[in-house]
Formats: sequence, structure tokens, C-alpha cells
Amino acid sequence: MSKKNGKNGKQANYEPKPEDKFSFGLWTLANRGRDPFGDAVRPTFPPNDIVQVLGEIGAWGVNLHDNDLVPIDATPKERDKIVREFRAACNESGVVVPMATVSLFFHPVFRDGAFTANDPEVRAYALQKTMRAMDLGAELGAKIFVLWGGREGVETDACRRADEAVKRLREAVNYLCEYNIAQKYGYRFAMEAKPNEPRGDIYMATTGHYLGFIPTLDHPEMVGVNPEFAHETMAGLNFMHGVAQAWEAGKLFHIDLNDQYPGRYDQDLRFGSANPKSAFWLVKFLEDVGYDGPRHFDAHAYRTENCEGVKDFARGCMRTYLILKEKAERWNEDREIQAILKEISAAAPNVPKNGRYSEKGAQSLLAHGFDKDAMLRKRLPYELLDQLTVDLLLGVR
Ligand code: DIG
Ligand code: MN
Ligand code: MN
Repeated sequence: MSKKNGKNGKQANYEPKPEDKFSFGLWTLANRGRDPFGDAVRPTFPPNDIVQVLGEIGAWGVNLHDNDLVPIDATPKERDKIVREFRAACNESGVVVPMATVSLFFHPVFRDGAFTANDPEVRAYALQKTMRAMDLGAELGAKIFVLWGGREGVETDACRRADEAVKRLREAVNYLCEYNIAQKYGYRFAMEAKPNEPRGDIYMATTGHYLGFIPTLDHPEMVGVNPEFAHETMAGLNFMHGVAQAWEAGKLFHIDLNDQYPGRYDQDLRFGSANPKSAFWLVKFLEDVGYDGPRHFDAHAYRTENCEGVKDFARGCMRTYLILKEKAERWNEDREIQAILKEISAAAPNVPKNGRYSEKGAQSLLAHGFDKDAMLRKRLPYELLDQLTVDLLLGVR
């Protein structure tokens, strides 16, 4: 792709580097374009070939569900051979495995959920499968384990009480935290929310639900969140706000980047392709706070794409992130923008400070006279501030 002028007129370089920490799930490039109304349009893309392509296009990491790599009924011998060859492919391409996860949603046995299923045998199998997926991830060097409860939900609430589902989920996560400790894997668990699809309603529908759930666990320090742009957007939420709250709580353990038009099924679009302005505020936040985790793209190419188009999709995710990262740097250096920020945050003299409560402070606050007319005269030039942002994003500033 062409290089445009970047910061200070230097040739911009939007080529990804390992230090950008861009990662993709095997399932993203392997997506063959099936949807509920149509069959696959692309050939299978074997894991070891995906790793090679990721290395070629500058990605840092590759992530996987257990069965993205090892078929569910593989024998131990077959499993070990597959893992050995995959590790060799990763070493050959210089691609690392930062995150592992488990498919508790594809096999029909999970049709009623996994950890929250009504059948205790399914719940037990879900635990066993997850433990084995943790073993696999640890073997590949992963230190983050994502849990997405895609089937943990209902079409009818006649099937179980919703608080019983919470209890079952807590029991499973507590158990897996103990397994993590016993095995000395050093995982941090990242819980991923989604409001619906494939179930009519999914428990723990948003990142906020998980932030309320985590403190009730036996090992809350071991558990964080993996917010996904598309999922929070499906719920009609401002994605960056949820990410900011998770970050502020020390719980942003991973992130799933993609894009999504509101009010639609989970589109998992190329990052920044639908809402570049929302993507900008997200990238700006992650870079401003110094987020050092993986920039993971949980997305896939349009069904209309061929194999080359899948590479275009993956390059586009990383390119857009780097373009928006540069825009964020320029926003932070823009004199007019920064002057407005300084003005709108300025406090009039002798305004009582809020901060922590004190008897003296409270008395002073209660005694203070507020001149509401003077407060109303303070301008809030947000239209100008936002237009300057739009100018910058549209490349005319
Ligand atoms: C879907 O958004 C989920 C699954 O693909 C996976 O479990 C998780 C990992 O990022 N995202
Ligand atoms: Mn999704
Ligand atoms: Mn995801």
C-alpha cells in the first residue's frame, strides 16, 4: 500500500513490527466464510500455513482455541505430533503464542452451554476440556487464557434460574484458577462478554457484568476481562468507556479488536472499517495509558474475499491501528486542541477542592458561595474541539 506523509512530514511507515504486539486468532484467517445462510467460500487454511503468513505480514502473535489446532477426537499421539509441528512453524516464523482459549461452543454437546449447562456431565466435560486446553496453551507459551461463554445463555428462561447460572460459572472459574495454581502455569484469565448470538441471550452480557462478577471469585487477582469491540457495540455501548473502566480497575488483561455496525449480528469486521472515530478514541486511550498487552484482532475477512483478500484483511487491521496511533500522537501535539483542553479543565480561583472527605473540607464546602451565573459564562467549545478532531482524522489538519 502507498505511504503517505507522516508526522513532521517524514515518510510514514505503517508497516507492523513485532513491538506493536499485533496478534490474530487461528480462527480469524482460517474463517472459510460460512454463515447461517451459506456454505464455505474459501478453502481450508491450515494452522502452520497461517503462522507463516502472519510472520510474513508482520504480526507478532497467534492465538488459538484448542480445536483450532488439535481436532477434538485426536489421539494423544496425534495431538503431540500436531503440537510439535505447530511449535516448529511458530519458531520458524518468529510468531509467539500470547493467548490460548477453549472452544466450549462448537461441538453439539455444548448446545445447552458448558459451565452453566443443566447436565452436570456436560459441566464436568467442559472443565476437563478447558484444563486440557490450558495444558496445550502452556505448552505453547501462552500466559493469557480467554474464556468466552458463547453458549452460556438461554432461549427461554424456563431452563434455569439466572442466579444458578452465575453460581455454576463461579464454581468453574474458581476450579480453573486452582488448576492454574496447581500446574504453576501462571495464566491470567480474561473473561469475554457478548450480549447474544449464538444464544438468544448470553449471561455476562457485557464487560461491566464481568467486572461485577470477578470480585466474587476465590482468586479475583487472577481474573480480568477481554473486551471485544463488536460485542460491546452490539449491546449499544461505548467500547472505549468499558475498556477504560477495565483498565482503571487493573483488569484489562487482553482485548479483542474488530469493528461492528450497531444493531446487527456479530460482524467481526476489519478493525476501524466501520467506526474509524470510535476506533481512534480506543487507540488513543490504549496508547495514552501505555497498555502493554496484545493488540488482538478477533475479526475475519468479508465472505466475498478470496485467500489473497484474507491477507488484505489482516494487513488492513494492523495498518489502520498504526495510522490511528499516529493520529493520536498528532492530536496530543496539536497546539489548538491542547489549548482548548487546558482551558476547559481550568478551575476558577478558590474553588473548594473535592478529593477525600475531611471535616474541615466539608465545612468549607458547605460555607462556599457558588456564583452559578459566572459558572455558566465558562465556554465549553466541544463543537470546535470535535471538529478539529474530525479535521485531523480526515487528513486536512
Ligand atoms: C468470539 O468473539 C470469541 C471466540 O472467538 C474466542 O473464544 C474469543 C477469543 O478472543 N473471542
Ligand atoms: Mn465477535
Ligand atoms: Mn472475541
